Amino acid sequence: MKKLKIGITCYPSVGGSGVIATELGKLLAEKGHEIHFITSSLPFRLNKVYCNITFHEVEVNQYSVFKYPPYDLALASKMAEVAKREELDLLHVHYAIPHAICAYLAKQMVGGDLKIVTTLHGTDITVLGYDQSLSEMIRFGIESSDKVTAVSNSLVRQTYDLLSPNKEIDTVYNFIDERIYYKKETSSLKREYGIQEDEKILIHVSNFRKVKRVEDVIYSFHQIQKQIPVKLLLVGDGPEMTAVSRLVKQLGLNNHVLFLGKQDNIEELYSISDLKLLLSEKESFGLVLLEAMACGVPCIGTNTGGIPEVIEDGKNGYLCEVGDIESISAKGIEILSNHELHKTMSENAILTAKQTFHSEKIVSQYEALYYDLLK
Ligand code: GMT
Repeated sequence: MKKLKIGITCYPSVGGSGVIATELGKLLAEKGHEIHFITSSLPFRLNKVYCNITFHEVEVNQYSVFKYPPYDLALASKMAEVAKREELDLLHVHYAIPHAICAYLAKQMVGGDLKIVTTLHGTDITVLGYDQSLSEMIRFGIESSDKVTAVSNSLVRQTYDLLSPNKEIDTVYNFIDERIYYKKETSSLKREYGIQEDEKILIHVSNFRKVKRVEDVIYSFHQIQKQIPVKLLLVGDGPEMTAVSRLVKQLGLNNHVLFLGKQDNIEELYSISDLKLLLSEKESFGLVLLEAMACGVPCIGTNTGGIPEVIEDGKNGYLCEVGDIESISAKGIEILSNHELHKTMSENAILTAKQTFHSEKIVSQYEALYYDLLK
């Protein structure tokens, strides 16, 4: 098969869609494809040199006439420039707004056969899709793409329900790099954090936005720690952090909750964790669930969006209704107090990551879709 020249655009800072886009680029490069990242800064996961990956920085003109610097136009123009010069076969853009629209503009500028693949990641539909000033634009971006994917069946359904685009949308799930996410020997880390050997560890990782309902994590933890010796690791940062730390104080949990901020090598933290909580109101997939499962951590998640496509209730964790603190804490206590159940769920979690969401399988799906488009 001919190796492809692929332009990838994403939000390069921390966030699931940027992680998936960057990891996809890296794995495609390892398979011999030529990858061109066209982004506002170097994607944060692009942490070493790859001979067939090039980064093209989008620079925005700060001319004083502009009240708002025209990033979207600068991106479209950079996409067109790179596509022409490097003779790209396709642009794969992650997150509909503004990337799908910029890719459409670039395609018009380049002419010829440049193809556009758009991957919908979640809030580009489930939040922005409700914004009257953007919804028609998102639909246009989807319909103007040559191929559209979404990260779960739930997100496909929500996109049709909300925007009714006249376009087929394929599900291509999230994946992780199995060479990074596996259970590591990091028992000294537990000691370094001052956590006793017999204490269990609960973990929550997110961007601390309202949609993640981190306060529900704290309320559930409050109930669980009444029954079981346990510590909570909070990883990440975001707008809800002040409210969350206030609640922790108010419930007298200061000595039980560790605020770790943003962390790079999260697999080490998963490797000392016993249970993960993701209690979001909306979640198109929940990449952090997959990362945890690959490290053998059973998960409790809310029965919403794409989470039920990742957590198999009673197998690799439990599903609970959004905001149902009583049930979440009861399930948490059950998993943490029953060694056999925990062991089985942990093994099943690893299998889920390896079998259903293996990177080789998912990256091959993207590759097949590219070849199909270009044939
Ligand atoms: O909310 C986040 O965690 C960030 C967000 C993003 O746009 O980067 O993540 C979205 O994309 C991830 C990768 O496809 C999904 O795993 C997350 O579930 C999704 N977030 C939401 O739907 C809220």
